[in-house]
Amino acid sequence: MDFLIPEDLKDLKNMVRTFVRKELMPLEEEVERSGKIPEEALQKMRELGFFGLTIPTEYGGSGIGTFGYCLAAEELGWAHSAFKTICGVNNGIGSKPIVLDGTEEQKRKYLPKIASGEYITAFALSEPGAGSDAANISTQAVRKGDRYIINGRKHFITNGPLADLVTVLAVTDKEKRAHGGITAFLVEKGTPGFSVGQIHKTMGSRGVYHSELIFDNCEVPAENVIGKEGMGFITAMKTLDDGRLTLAASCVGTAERLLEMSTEYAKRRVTFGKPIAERQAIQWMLADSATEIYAAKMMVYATAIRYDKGERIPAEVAMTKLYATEMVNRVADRAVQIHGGMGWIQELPVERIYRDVRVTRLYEGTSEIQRIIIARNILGYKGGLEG
Ligand code: COS
Repeated sequence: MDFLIPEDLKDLKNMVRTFVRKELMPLEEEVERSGKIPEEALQKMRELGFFGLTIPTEYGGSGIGTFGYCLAAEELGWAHSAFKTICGVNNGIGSKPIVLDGTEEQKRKYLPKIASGEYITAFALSEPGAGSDAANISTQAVRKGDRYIINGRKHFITNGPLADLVTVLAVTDKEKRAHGGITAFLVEKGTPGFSVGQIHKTMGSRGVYHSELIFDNCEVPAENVIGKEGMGFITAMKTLDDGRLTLAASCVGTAERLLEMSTEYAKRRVTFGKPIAERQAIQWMLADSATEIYAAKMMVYATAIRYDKGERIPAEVAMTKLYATEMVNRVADRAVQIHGGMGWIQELPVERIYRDVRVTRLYEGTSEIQRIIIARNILGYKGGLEG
């Protein structure tokens, strides 16, 4: 599929690939053991500009666009998920609200720090009472003069305990909600009334931190509103379109690694006098995985190229996210099956990857939410879950 990639992006993809294999993959066991990305690795990622690949050049990034970042995410997807997550948030949901809809002042103030990796970011939409039904959030922001007072509790927030800067979605008009009643705010670490709640214990993705964020009469100046009051839901949806695509791209990379590992293992492992690679049962599993990876990659490339051209294609983005995340889960399941007991014990990374990919069908919109978006598009329905 190289024919779709311009030369400069091919160079970038190769650079990320080399770095991932040489510098990041050897650290996987350490991340898994310590639950942390080693500081030296983070520093190298900062120096290579990994945190600002998508941020426009005038604000200190490389401005490679969503397709460019998908290529980088595909390569990062080969390594432990902690690496792609820390980079992915700053390049995606942590910076996109400002890049897409922020004021010039916000861009100048925050984007260079996000691009350099000095600031780690987070995107706070989900709440205990509203995850899939994003418009139903109860966090509220009330205007008082030139300030807003935010009250509420978010949860499942990726990078929550680490974040220096958080985009927080809050209701400013209960009647209007998704249609002009939700506003996005920038809240910096250390703002009085803003604190980190419980850190969630998860099935996988060691080294990635998800937590509650608590806003207790947290006051922010009106200049921290992203775009205009009431535009936050649309900012969030546009941000998620980008995030869903780059997540899909990372799933392609992870699946490629699983296929490579499964293929090598199948050639090595002998049963009943022959390598299992010679058995049709194994060949069909490899063939199905390769076919699905090819399909997902085509979807990611085609959709990201269209997205960068400015087309608004949430249904195609949803199809890509749905297919790629379900694909990587099937490929991981086959990888465990091909490896047999070796896929279940912790000696090889297959067991970890099997656990780590499960969340991809949940975050950035569950598979069911993606199907709703696709079905509404087919049927021509607008809004309302009964649609
Ligand atoms: N891009 C731009 N605008 C969008 C959009 C998109 N992708 N999707 C919706 N909008 C706009 C709509 O056009 C509508 O605008 P108007 O007020 O001008 O009519 C507005 O946003 C509300 O949209 P809609 O009526 O479709 O909202 P719903 O409440 O019905 O819900 C879904 C929409 C289900 C798509 C939304 O709730 C969703 O994505 N949920 C999943 C949230 C999620 O991914 N959470 C994961 C955690 S964040 S990492």
